[in-house]
Amino acid sequence: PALAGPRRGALIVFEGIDRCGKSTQCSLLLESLQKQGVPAELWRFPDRTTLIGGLINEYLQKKASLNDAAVHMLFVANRHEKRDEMLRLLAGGTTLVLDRYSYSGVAYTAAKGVPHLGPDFCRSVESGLPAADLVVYLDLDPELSAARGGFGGERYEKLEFQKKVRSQYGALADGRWLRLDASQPAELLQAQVAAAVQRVVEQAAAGEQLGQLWD
Ligand code: FDM
Ligand code: MG
Repeated sequence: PALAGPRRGALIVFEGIDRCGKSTQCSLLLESLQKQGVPAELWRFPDRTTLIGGLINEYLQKKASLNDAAVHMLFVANRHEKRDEMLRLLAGGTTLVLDRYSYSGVAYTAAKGVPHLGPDFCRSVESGLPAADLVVYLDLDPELSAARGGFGGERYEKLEFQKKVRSQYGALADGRWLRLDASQPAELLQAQVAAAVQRVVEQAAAGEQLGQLWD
């Protein structure tokens, strides 16, 4: 048990294919944490506001082309550049809600099927980053997500690719992930998320150590 210092915050990560409802659930969760007086911030990855994030944004909007390894490293660097701030906030008692994180890094790149960019390689370059206390995986059939107002024009927003991403998430998920059927109404999902989050916020505050990727 920690002897001194503030109770640490929890690291909560939302994952899933495009248009599965992550952003909605992230905002609902943030609002409910803040209502309960839990210090919390909502971040998203990629963080498109940094220099590296700007390059990623150009790539995603198809204004720039980069090879698969190069853009993968940019996504990874975009997390590493935020590492110290994440650790500082968590140690100071702020709970962080992340809309995508390293798990997206592995699932999306591995879905490309490039032999030297497989899941093991992808995991290896995440090391040193904090592991999520809870991964909320919003699982949705890509046929349904595509029907939700359609995809935007960003790279990766293609039905066939989304199917591959979903299967990579399936391989990555372990028993600790909270896998939710994302075809449910938002309010039902929200209640299930809130219950799981409350537990991990309490555990973190009680001194449970922050894990490290990849473990
Ligand atoms: N994405 C996101 C990746 O390919 N690798 C990563 O490491 C991360 C964090 O970027 F298609 C992909 C997933 C998605 C795109 O994400 C932008 P948003 O959440 O749709 O903005
Ligand atoms: Mg998107």
